[in-house]
Amino acid sequence: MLELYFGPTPNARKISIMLEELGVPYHVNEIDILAGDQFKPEFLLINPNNKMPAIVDPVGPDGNPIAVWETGAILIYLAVKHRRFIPTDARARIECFKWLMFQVSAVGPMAGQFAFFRFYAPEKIPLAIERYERELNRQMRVMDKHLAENAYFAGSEMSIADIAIYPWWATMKLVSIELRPNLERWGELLAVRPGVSRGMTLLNEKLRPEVIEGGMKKKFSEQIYSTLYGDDQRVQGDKSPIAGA
Ligand SMILES: N[C@@H](CCC(=O)N[C@@H](CS)C(=O)NCC(=O)O)C(=O)O
Repeated sequence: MLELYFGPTPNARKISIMLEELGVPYHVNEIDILAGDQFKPEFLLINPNNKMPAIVDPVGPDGNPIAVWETGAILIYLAVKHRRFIPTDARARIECFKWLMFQVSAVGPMAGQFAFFRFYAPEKIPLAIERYERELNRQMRVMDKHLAENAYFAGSEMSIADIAIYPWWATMKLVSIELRPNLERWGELLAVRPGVSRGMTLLNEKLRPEVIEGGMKKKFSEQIYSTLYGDDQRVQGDKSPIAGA
């Protein structure tokens, strides 16, 4: 069975949604990044970049097991393998890749920096918070304009681009980034899908009050901060097979 390495965060939910939408059976291995599970040697063998989500598919392209990490790569891998959520029309396929790359290279990283400076940083730096908030709002405007003329990001059908963007958009709504009407309409199309709903709630019971999705009801302890952003990130990360490479 396909192994999913997962914790309840927007990045990981891209993959739980994809697997649920595909109807592929999978086994969940919880990676609690606040507890440092991403640094366990057995996980670093799967993803030397100490980040989840990751998958191990027992039947890779050559019939042998394959580990895949980076959500963009996982989504493309699964879409190609199952021939779903990736347009067959050449133009629509490029459109799908454009928005998928936009998500993984811009929306995710900028939202991550925004969350860091707004919620987790011990020192509040207004300029940094404003910088990332503005950038996220700019990205929202770009997406909203595109959706004024397209039902989904790659055109008339849902694709891995939508699956990548949805969990981030859903999270951003919680932290009162400007809402946009076309994004709202698109979000509703996805929200009613049972696969999306199951993917968005996987391991919800494990959500910690310290993370945005849970409402940031608790501040990070020094240990958690060190694990995610501080000394532990470097010291533990140095044990990774590719550290210093
Ligand atoms: N670019 C990566 C981002 C993955 C990512 O940032 N994962 C976070 C959780 S959302 C993580 O595992 N962080 C643990 C760490 O950095 O130690 C992807 O798209 O897969």
